[in-house]
Order: sequence, then structure tokens, then C-alpha cells
Amino acid sequence: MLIQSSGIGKGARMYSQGLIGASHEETETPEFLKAFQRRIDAEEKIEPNDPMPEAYRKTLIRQIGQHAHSEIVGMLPEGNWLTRAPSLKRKAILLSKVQDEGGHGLYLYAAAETLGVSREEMTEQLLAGRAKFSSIFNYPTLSWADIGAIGWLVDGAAIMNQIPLCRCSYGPYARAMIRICKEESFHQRQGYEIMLTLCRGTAAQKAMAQDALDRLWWPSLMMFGPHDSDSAHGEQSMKWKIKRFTNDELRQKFVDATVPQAEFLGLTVPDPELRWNEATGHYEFGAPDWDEFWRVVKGGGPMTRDRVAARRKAWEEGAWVREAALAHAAKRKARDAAAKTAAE
Ligand code: BYC
Repeated sequence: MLIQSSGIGKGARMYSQGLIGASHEETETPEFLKAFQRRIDAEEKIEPNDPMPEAYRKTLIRQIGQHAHSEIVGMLPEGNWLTRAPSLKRKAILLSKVQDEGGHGLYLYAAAETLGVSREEMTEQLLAGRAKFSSIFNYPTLSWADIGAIGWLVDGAAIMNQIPLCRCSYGPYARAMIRICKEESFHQRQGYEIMLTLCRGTAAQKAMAQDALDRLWWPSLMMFGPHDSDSAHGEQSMKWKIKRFTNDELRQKFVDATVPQAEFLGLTVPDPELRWNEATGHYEFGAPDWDEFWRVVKGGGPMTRDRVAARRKAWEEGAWVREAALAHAAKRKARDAAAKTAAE
């Protein structure tokens, strides 16, 4: 698999540059850029072998790579509760959810590879702290209620962000998102069901659910990225139809959908500024602590070091599997070549 992945990567890079050996400054004439934008505006899907501006390719590698890392790193906070799930049923459901997240990471790494980057390169960037992963996974999971809150809030925020990504202009990313969104929808429901069970349980269980909401509400709002005025990539990504809504638009949609769910649970959203605005038909809400957001995003989150250390350990301990797969693939290739020669 690894040999093939690297091969796809190199091929895609060659095609996306248009002329082999020419720099993108030479090939990206104003006419080329206009023609590309016309394809985007006409809602055509861009496919791996299509010519594309270098900046479009790089933006996608950054976003899809970070998205893939988030899925994989996101397995860790939930994995932390696999051995302590309160029943066999809860354990089986959580195990299956965590496996789904691993699958999402793999589709996304594969989608990024079509743009000319290998999974090894992306992993090296993550381990060296050069590639980000979602801020939310820099926080710890302190109680079983956090598993409910992650499904409800984190997968809920992910769906809000990812449904529009199913219409992203880049074909492989858009197609990967369709299956991912179906699975995220199940994840959100299982999280909400955990919260509902806790909220209908004892006073101590309800307090545990409220505590999880108190700690995870603001980090969930931060998942949508910085305020639009501080979003470095937002405007261009909207023009290229990679993003269909701005960070603030999606955050508002999330708040509008989630606050009534909190009310149904009988929980209080920890925002004194939260109020329904009859005139706009939307909730008004307070600002997240943006200093905390940037601290976390820049690698200073409470769990950042642990998360990266866990991924480094897994990558190093998996080296023998990658080596064995490569050796097996080389042996099969040599055997097939020998059989072909013998048949000729
Ligand atoms: N965390 O210009 P902006 C899941 C960075 S996994 C960290 O607005 P953009 C799940 C941003 O990268 C779901 N970094 O960026 C898994 C940029 O920095 P660089 C993960 C963030 O890309 C397991 C800078 O801030 N979802 O659901 O236009 C279990 C400026 O931002 C964050 C995705 O990855 C953040 N929250 O918009 C359970 C969705 N926000 O790269 C659940 C795909 C911003 O210039 N990604 N930054 O160094 C996106 O939709 C977009 O990339 C974002 C940001 C909306 C996140």
C-alpha cells in the first residue's frame, strides 16, 4: 500500500504542474487562472489529474492533511475510555466509533495523496509540529460524560462543518466526506443518547453531564476556526468553493441547532450572553477566548504534547508493519515479473 501511495503522489504532482520542469509562475498565466475559476464557478469537480493552481493544491493538502490528523488524533481522547466504559454495550459502541474515526483518517490521507503528498510526509509534519490537528483534541477527557459530550458537541460541530465539504470543489475530498458524514451522524446520536441517559439518571450523573458541557462548550465553538476577520485562508477557500460557508456562519448554525438540544437535556449552556433574538431568528452568543484558541492552535494546548507523543510512539512501533508490507509487495512484484518472463 505504501509503495502505491507514494507512486500516486508523484504522478499527481507531475500532472498538477501542467508542464514538467516548468515552475508554476511560468505556467499559471492570468488566462489559466481565469479558466480554472470558471470551472469552479460552473460547479465542475476538480480531479487529481486536472491542471490546478499551485496555491489551490497547497491549500487542499493543508486542510485535508490537518483534517486527517484530527480524525486520527481524535481517536486518543475517546480511546482513553474504552477500558472504562460503563457497560459491555457502551464499550462495543465506543470501540466501533473509534474505529470509524480511524477509517475517516485513512480516506482523508488517501484523498490528500492524490494531490502529490505522501502519507509519510504528512505524518512527519504532524510529529514535527508543522501540521496542525483540531484544537478540540488538545483537551483531556476527564469523565465518562465527556464521551457523551464529544459525540454530541464535537461530532455535531464536525457534521455542521463537513456537510458543506461534501460539495467541495475537489472531487476526492468531496466524495470522502459523504461517507464520513453518514458515520458522524451516528456518532452524534450516540453521544446525545449518553447525555440523555446521564441527564435522566441520578443528580450526580446529571452534574457530570453539566460539567462536561461546561468544559467542552467553548472548545467546541473554537472548532470552527477563528473569527472571519482573522481567518487567513477563508476568503480564498470560499472563492475556490473548498469552503461553502465562513467559520462564523457555521458557528452560528451550530449554536442555533445545539442550544435547544441542551434545553431538552435540562442543561445550561455556560454562556451568560446567550439569548434568542426573535428579530433575526438566531441565538446571540458570547465570544470564545481567542487567546486560548491561538495558544492551543500554536501547540500550547493542555494535551498537545501527550497527543503528539502517542502518535510518535504508534508510528515508531508500527515501523515493522510498514517494512513487512513493503518487503511483501516487493516479493510479489518480483514473483509476478518472473512469471511474466517465463510465460513469454
Ligand atoms: N484547530 O484561515 P483559517 C472530528 C488554523 S475531526 C486547529 O480560518 P481554514 C472527530 C488553520 O489551520 C474534525 N487549527 O483556516 C474526530 C490556520 O492555520 P494554518 C476536524 C485551526 O483552513 C475524531 C489558521 O488556524 N475537522 O470531527 O480556512 C473523533 C487560520 O484559520 C482551527 C476538520 O478538520 C482549529 N479548530 O479554516 C470525533 C474540518 N481552526 O493551517 C470527531 C476541515 C483554524 O495556516 N477543516 N485553525 O497554519 C476546515 O473546515 C477548515 O480547515 C477550518 C479552518 C474551518 C478548521
